[in-house]
Amino acid sequence: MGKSILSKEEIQQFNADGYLVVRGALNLVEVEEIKSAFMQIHAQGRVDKYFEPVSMEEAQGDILKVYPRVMQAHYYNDTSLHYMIHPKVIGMVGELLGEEAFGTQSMFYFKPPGAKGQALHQDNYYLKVEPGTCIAAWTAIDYCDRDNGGMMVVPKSGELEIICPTVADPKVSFTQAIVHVPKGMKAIDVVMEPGDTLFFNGKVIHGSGPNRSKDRFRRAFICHYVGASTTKIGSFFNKLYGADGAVVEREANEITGPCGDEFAGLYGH
Ligand SMILES: O=C(O)CCC(=O)C(=O)O
Repeated sequence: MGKSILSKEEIQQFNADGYLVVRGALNLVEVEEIKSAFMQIHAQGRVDKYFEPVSMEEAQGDILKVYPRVMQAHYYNDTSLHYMIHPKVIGMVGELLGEEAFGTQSMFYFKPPGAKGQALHQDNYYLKVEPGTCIAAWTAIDYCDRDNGGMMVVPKSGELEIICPTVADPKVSFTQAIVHVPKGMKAIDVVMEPGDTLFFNGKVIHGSGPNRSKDRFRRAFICHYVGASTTKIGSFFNKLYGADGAVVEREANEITGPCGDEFAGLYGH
């Protein structure tokens, strides 16, 4: 076994709270490389199914339609693949999982000023990883706080089961489903600098509010991972990349569990 990247205390904190912020997980040169790769994707335009921006005119005032999130970018962008399986990041996820990690999703959110947020949710409702759950690595590309729609997490919610979502407020969320914070728990803001990475497990309730700032984008590079012992995963995510870039598959999970399928479609997450 190589030298650990995370300390024992960091792993304990992740296990206790369901999340962990690693300050400066990526350096500023790496952050710039990710940012410019995705600004270039935006400048080049539509990638069928994964990135479908519209013109200002078509967006009719919804700026997020001009800057929608980029999905599964590692399928068609080398920088995204490189950073999804970056040895440091996938290595940290492996230490949090306690086993070899595989990358299953890479996304980029531009979240310009005026953009809607993403209502509180639990990722494994969408990824359908069994047994266990997935882990997200959410890396800040811009400084983020509540004002520009930074991330919110509910500490200790990572111990809960999947809670059935209800309909979210379309004025503040671009996704349709919301999980309400259980009694006795509270959502907190996670203020982050460029290069900080927030790790959280697939049961942690998390999301973000609108970007209410005048002029601050809130860009983020977001990847999801599963452990080697995963036997099933939702079919949209069923292409698992090891640290060496080799791809494996698992059984496709079409079972949506007790909550049904109302919100768990391809683009629900
Ligand atoms: O970046 C955001 O605003 C929300 C991202 C998120 O909730 C997710 O990737 O699951």
